[in-house]
Amino acid sequence: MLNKIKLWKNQNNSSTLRDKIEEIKKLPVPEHVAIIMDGNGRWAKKRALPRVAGHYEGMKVVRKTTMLANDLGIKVLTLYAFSTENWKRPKNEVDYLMKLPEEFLGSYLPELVANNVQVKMMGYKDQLPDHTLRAINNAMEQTKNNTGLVLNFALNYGSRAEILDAVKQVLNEYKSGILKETEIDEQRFSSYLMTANFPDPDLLIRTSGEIRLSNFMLWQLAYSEFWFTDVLWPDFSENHLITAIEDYQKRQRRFGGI
Ligand code: V07
Repeated sequence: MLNKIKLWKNQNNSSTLRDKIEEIKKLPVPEHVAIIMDGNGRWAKKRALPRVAGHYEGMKVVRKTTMLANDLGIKVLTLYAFSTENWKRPKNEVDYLMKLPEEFLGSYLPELVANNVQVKMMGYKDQLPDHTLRAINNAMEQTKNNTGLVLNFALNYGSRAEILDAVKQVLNEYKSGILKETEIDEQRFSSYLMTANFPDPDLLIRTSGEIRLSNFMLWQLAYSEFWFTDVLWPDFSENHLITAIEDYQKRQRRFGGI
């Protein structure tokens, strides 16, 4: 009898998630959602586990979040997986983090392919270990013709460096006469950034209670809605993403009503 009740409860809960997805899709869904996945180390510490255990748990949440984003019809999901500052962490932690793309893709690439997800990466590739880059390049190649969600990993990414690189490209093209000063507007400048082919994020989510941008997409987030939560990334669930998007839709509605 207890088992039967449990079964009923589970079925009931999962149909609630499906209902919520259908409900959300009746209103405009953000095209591009960006997430700063913070709090993995703290999650591990609370359980007296090594920090890397938190990163591993966080990786599983990436999968769940990706599948839900795809089901919701989100077009681009950008995830901050590793910043240009993260190299300062202990070597064992950096080494472990650099194995996670392979670990993730080894487990989930077939599922991403089956679900029409396109894998992309933005960041400085030259400093990544060969084994990491190989796994990512392979995933990008295998999913390049997919037309569903773009799963864009920010890896060894830093926004100020990205902006400076764009400025240098603009300068070079100006000097060589390809670009005139009057042609340098916001739209043109955006095309020199790593997000050239994506719309700006409509919604930024940051977990773990930190209320800052930490050098993430400074140009692109100029007009985005921000959603912060104290929930640590490994505890971030489908229902948290649903709530974030419902809040986003409420804000859009208020904005539209004025
Ligand atoms: C990483 C798990 C998520 C929480 C944040 C830090 C740890 C997935 C990837 C990944 C990256 C590229 C790719 C496929 C998967 C990843 C790093 C860390 C460095 F093509 N999770 N995850 N990469 N964490």
